Parts: sequence; structure tokens; C-alpha cells
Amino acid sequence: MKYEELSKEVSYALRHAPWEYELEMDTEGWVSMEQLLNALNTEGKFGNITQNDLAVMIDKSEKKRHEIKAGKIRAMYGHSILMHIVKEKKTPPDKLYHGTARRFVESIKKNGLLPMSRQYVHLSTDIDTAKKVGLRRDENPCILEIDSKRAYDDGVVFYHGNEKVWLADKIPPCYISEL
Ligand code: HQG
Repeated sequence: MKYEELSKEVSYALRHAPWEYELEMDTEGWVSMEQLLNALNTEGKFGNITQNDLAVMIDKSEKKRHEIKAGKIRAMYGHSILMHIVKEKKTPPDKLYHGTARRFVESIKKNGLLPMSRQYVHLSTDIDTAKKVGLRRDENPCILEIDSKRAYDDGVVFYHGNEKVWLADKIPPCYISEL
């Protein structure tokens, strides 16, 4: 089983294009496991997939991108679809990090961190994770430190993604500094 390829396709379906797979998604991003398996198995690219294959795919991945509960599956972050995905509001750790390309830093310092094509800004719990995120766009990424405690105390809302990813609607420039 090509788990990495399968994970990319499941992320694409659950984050960006549920309609292409005829999935009915609720406001928390859950879809029926049966619908997703039907769509993937009709396409047939990965052979005949079962729920257990998707559970192994989640388990094998170095990042926890998806979760399965009560016959349903969802992506834990990364959504770009028009329908708003409701996330759980939570108190963030005191500091969070964001790895990005050097070419974006001037605009981020001026306008703050914005969700761009996704529904939320994505933040990392540690510098190493932020660096990996930034390396997707720049071989020498810039790591930004977010004063999430002060932001939260001032009313900025944070949401839980997974154990390493936190989300926010927007982070104003006054809470962002370059490491
Ligand atoms: C930048 C992956 C200019 C922002 C990762 C980022 C993550 C601005 C890009 C998750 C800006 C958006 C999300 C502003 C933000 N001006 N540029 N005002 N505000 N940006 O991909 O955080 O492997 O939507 O810095 O690991 O890079 O797919 O966000 O560079 O966890 O599971 O706009 O996706 O996870 O890019 O990545 P993205 P991201 P997976």
C-alpha cells in the first residue's frame, strides 16, 4: 500500500475538494467513512481499501493529519473549502511559531499572519516543526515567534489542530517577532 500517496489523496478530498468525491461534510469537517471508501474504491487507484487501511495510514504518518471516530473521518487542519469548518477554541501555549519563506516576511510584518488560501492561519508548537513547514517554501526559512499568551489575553482566538498544530483566524503584527 502506498500510504503517503493515499494520505495526500485523502487530504485533498477532506481539505479541498469533498464534492469531487461526492462526500457530504458536516460543519466540523467529518464525512462518512463509507462514502470516502466508496469513492476511493470506485476510483480504484489504491486497490480495495478498508477502514483499517486508513487507520494504518494515519498511524504511519509522521504528522497526525486525519482522525477517525464513530464511522467518520476528518482532516484535523488545512481546509480551503468554502464551507466554514468549525474548530474547537482553546487556550494556546504561551509561545507558538510559524515557519515561512523570507520573501513573505515583509508583508507579514505589515499585515500580520493571514489564512491566505486556507480557512485558518497555521502555527506550530515548536521551532523544529515550524522550520519543516517553512522548508516547503524556502531552503533557509524564516521562523516567526508568536506571543500567543499576550495575543490570547488581548482577545485573539486560537483553535486546536493537533498536538503540534494550532490555528487562528489572524495574528496581528504586534504579536509577531523574527527569531
Ligand atoms: C504566508 C502543511 C504574505 C504564510 C504545513 C505561508 C502546515 C503570508 C503561506 C499547513 C501572509 C500560506 C499549513 C501575509 C501568511 N503576507 N504571506 N500577510 N500571511 N502568509 O500552505 O502555514 O503537510 O496555506 O507564511 O506543515 O505554510 O499539508 O500555510 O507561507 O501545518 O499536513 O502564506 O500545511 O501541513 O501557506 O502550512 P499555507 P502554511 P501538511
